[in-house]
Amino acid sequence: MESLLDKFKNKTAHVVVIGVGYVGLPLVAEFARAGFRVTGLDYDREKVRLLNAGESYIQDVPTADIAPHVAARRLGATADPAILAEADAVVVCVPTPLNKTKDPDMRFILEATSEIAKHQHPGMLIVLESTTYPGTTDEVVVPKLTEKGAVLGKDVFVAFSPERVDPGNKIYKTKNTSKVIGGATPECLKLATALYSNIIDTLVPVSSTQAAEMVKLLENTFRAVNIGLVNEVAMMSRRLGLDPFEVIRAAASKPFGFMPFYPGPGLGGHCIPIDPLYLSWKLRTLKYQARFIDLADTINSSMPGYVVDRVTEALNDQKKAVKGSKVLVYGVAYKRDVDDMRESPAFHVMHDLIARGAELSYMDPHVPSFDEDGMKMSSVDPASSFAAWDCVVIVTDHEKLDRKRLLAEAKLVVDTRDALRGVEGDRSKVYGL
Ligand code: SAJ
Repeated sequence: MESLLDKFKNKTAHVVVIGVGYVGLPLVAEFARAGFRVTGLDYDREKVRLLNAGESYIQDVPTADIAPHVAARRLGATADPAILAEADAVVVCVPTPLNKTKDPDMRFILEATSEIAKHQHPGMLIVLESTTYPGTTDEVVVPKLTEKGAVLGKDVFVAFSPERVDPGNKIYKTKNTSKVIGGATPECLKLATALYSNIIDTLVPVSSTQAAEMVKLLENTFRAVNIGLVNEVAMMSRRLGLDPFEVIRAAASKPFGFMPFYPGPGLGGHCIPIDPLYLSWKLRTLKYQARFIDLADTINSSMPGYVVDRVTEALNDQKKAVKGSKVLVYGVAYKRDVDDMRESPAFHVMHDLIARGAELSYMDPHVPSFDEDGMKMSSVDPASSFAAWDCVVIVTDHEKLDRKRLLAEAKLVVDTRDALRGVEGDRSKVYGL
């Protein structure tokens, strides 16, 4: 009988990816391209329908990377967990959000693990990719998969390998982004390495699953803390009468020992605002307070309010109240050139402006409409004249923004992204952070 290792080497393994979102779908495409039989398992029946129709629903995954493999019947999708009984490898790419009290919400990992346990058979590799606190794989996943007698490293193999997807990144995709892997045992690491070596150019083995879990949290905490720093630099610069973007761009000329981050309206996305809080939560259970993480979260979370204060100040300078003013938010996606609004700071900016009585509209060429967070709105036509509003607030500076036209037409601009830097025109109506 072909060993699991041979199945990975010969690409005869059946790989099941649980959670085919912005992380799972690129993996599914890469495993299929490598020649494996791949099944996407997701309870979102619309994703299952689209995948079985050979269509991509993730901006960064071309349909051409999906359709041929579905046509060749090597790639399919289902909402039925029974498929796990046929899996040689299971890759878990489910969300790890926070709950209302900003504590880890582990329900998706728990559900996936119990479904795997329900359909478990000898000779399975399970890899967790979802970002989570150090200890999750060894303390939550492994016990569930060995509670009925399966022997770790003999009948069942478990590893952690964090995803490193940067939505919208045109250079780094799944295959050419190096990937960290930690095994629950040396044999587990060997098998996970054998699987991923078929689709990833560079693998980075570490000594344990906890180390791999911590690597990912360090990567994202590094970003959250540095963004918190530059957001505070923006608040300090305001008081000093300085332009923070000018100062940071000049500091970035240092060829060593500096990495630029830029202030903005707050932290969006399903990772950077959330992942560091998984780490600080874990440390609290060990009676340690992760001060940098908590401070960065406080500062980053205060930025939408800071932006609304800047809008209030700008309108006030024109003897206008926010109440009754027509305000346009340009760019509601959580970052440039993506269509995703998850955790977008634009929600908080718009919510606060409406609360202060502004007549609010938004314009976003990537987000035609949204119905979230108690708000349901549609974008104004991106060709609309910016002169129709008393103030335009640039929250996300998509490449598509016609900067010259905005500066020429708008009565007043609050530019939270330094998007109008270098654009000729009447700069007296432009307010920065
Ligand atoms: N932001 C700033 N200032 C900056 C950089 C970002 O305000 O200098 C804001 C962005 O506008 C956005 C948020 O922070 O709202 C997150 O930005 P991001 O560039 O980190 O974007 P994500 O969350 O889509 O992707 C990140 C990855 N980004 C990069 O490495 C560039 C990476 O950390 C992870 O692969 C990914 O999260 C993840 O899945 O964890």
